[in-house]
Amino acid sequence: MEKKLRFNSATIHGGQSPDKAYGAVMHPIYQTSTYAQSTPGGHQGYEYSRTHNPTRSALERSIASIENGKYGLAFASGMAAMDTVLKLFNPGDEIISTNDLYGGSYRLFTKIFEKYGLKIQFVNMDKPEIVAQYLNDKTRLIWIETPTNPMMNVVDIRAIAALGKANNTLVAVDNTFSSPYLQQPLDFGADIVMHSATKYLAGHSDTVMGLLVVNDDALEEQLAFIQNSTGAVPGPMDCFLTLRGIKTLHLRMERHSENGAEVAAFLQQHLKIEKVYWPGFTDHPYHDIAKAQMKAFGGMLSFIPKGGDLKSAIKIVEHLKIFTLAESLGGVESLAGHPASMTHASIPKEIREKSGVVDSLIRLSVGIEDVQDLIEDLDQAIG
Ligand code: P1T
Repeated sequence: MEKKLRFNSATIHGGQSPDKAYGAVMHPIYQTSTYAQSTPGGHQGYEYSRTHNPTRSALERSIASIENGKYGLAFASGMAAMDTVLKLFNPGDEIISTNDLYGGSYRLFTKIFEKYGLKIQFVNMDKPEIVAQYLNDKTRLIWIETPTNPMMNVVDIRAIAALGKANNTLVAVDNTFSSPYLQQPLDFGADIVMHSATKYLAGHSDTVMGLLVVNDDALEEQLAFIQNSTGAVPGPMDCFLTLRGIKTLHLRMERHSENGAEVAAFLQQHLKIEKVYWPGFTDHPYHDIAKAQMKAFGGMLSFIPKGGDLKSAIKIVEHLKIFTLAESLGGVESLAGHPASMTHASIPKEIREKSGVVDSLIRLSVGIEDVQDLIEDLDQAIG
């Protein structure tokens, strides 16, 4: 049996081997839609690039390796990966999801899949007992996002996975904010890991990509069937870029986490800041769970300026010079976002405010620049 590589080696070598044709060390970009057959069905494992592509296969092996899973599946975006998971279910089936989650995920649940008869309940997953109250014999999926976007709540994956198992319900974890460097949900009993690989995995804000990882053979077969039937697959160039990004994931995540911690501490002591949401603080309500399931706390955090309203939050994000005001996260460069008007604008105001996404909330994706420059930039923007 092949030796299991440690994480920091698996990012570089996991599921990879030198190219058989010319020994290329980096996996070639197989920019082809189809493959020659010597006789009908006589091919080398690849027949059409919606179904399989060698560059995509290399990425799928890589993500499986670093998520400690058996199978990886790549998609044209994080949303396409989530869409594929939801297509496993039938009208009348029920889903329980975290109530604080990416606005696009909320929109996919409510605006697309409710129309096809799925019943989705958005639940505060603080306490597994609360999730247990919503489980019944129609519940097919529990969808966890942790840490949540943008409130940085933390869900106890192990506890929820145990509930799912006892109820014969699949448990999926959107692992976008953590990346497998910080957290590997399959090890805690989850059935499916999902990524917007657009973020930390690709890591350079240059591609849009989604990934799933599973262990179960039958589940992989079903997901691959939907992937091929509906066709939301990524092109080989994007697979190459994501594969290349993954090779430095461990180094980037270490720096994101170090810088994130320093920026969180700076904001926390700032007289003009009301509240900082970051699970690394010992008084964060889920700090102990975060500590138990995450290796460090990453580069994402949110904050509210003192006495803040919409205008003061907008003023701060407009005055930032090194942080770029933009959607997305997880790239090498620092980004700032205003969830209420950007990433979470698709959630009705009264619903988003219930989970804390108020008009004055600012979200930061702390990059890997010199942290002193980042702190000085925030200081001058806060004023
Ligand atoms: O953008 P896409 O690759 O389709 O991934 C969607 C997605 C899924 N899950 C989480 C937790 C996400 O944060 C995202 C995308 N989020 C942003 C674009 C954002 O700025 O929050």
